[in-house]
Amino acid sequence: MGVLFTKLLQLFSNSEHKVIIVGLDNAGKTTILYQFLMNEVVHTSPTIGSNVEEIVCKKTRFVMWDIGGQDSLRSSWTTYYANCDFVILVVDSTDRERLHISKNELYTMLQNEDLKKSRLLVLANKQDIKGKMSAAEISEQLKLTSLKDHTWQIQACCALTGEGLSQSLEWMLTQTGR
Ligand code: G3D
Ligand code: MG
Repeated sequence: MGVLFTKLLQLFSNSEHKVIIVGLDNAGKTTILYQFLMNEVVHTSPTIGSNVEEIVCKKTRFVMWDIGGQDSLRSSWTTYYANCDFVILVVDSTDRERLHISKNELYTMLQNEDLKKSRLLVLANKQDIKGKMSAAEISEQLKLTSLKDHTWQIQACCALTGEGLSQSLEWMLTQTGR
């Protein structure tokens, strides 16, 4: 198919992208999902379920799955991996003690065949709290620059105010070719 034709198709189709939001418990996943929904630049569809929401932005639909971060639930993350376009890893920027756990989970995840083509967005959340790690610090700790097989981005944010989230959505849109 010609490039132009593909572009035209993209323009008219309401393309859908699957997003999974992962991270340790208390990182801010649920708050972020609902902040995305409240963001005025996006049009939102009615709630689909307790942990999945659809966000429509510039005719691009993002179906976002908020996956529980508790220990007991982490092993079930793999069931959500199929056809996933974006992985959003939410990190509590004040949680220095558990950053290595996030890192381990991240690298285990990215080895999964189903996530081979997924893009990674790391959200360095809770930037409003004094003593937090910066996005650069978290990037360094997570060794993001060593990721060669995945397109990734890190964004500092505060889920309570929504700061940093519109930039995140913009990046995702860019990645989808919009
Ligand atoms: P989870 O879904 O990843 O488990 P939640 O995390 O979204 O439930 O958030 C866990 C707690 O962190 C919540 O506090 C929430 O308000 C808080 N939180 C989330 N994002 C931020 C942030 O950017 N800044 C600050 N200061 N707090 C944040 P509670 O007290 O409701 O448990
Ligand atoms: Mg939650």
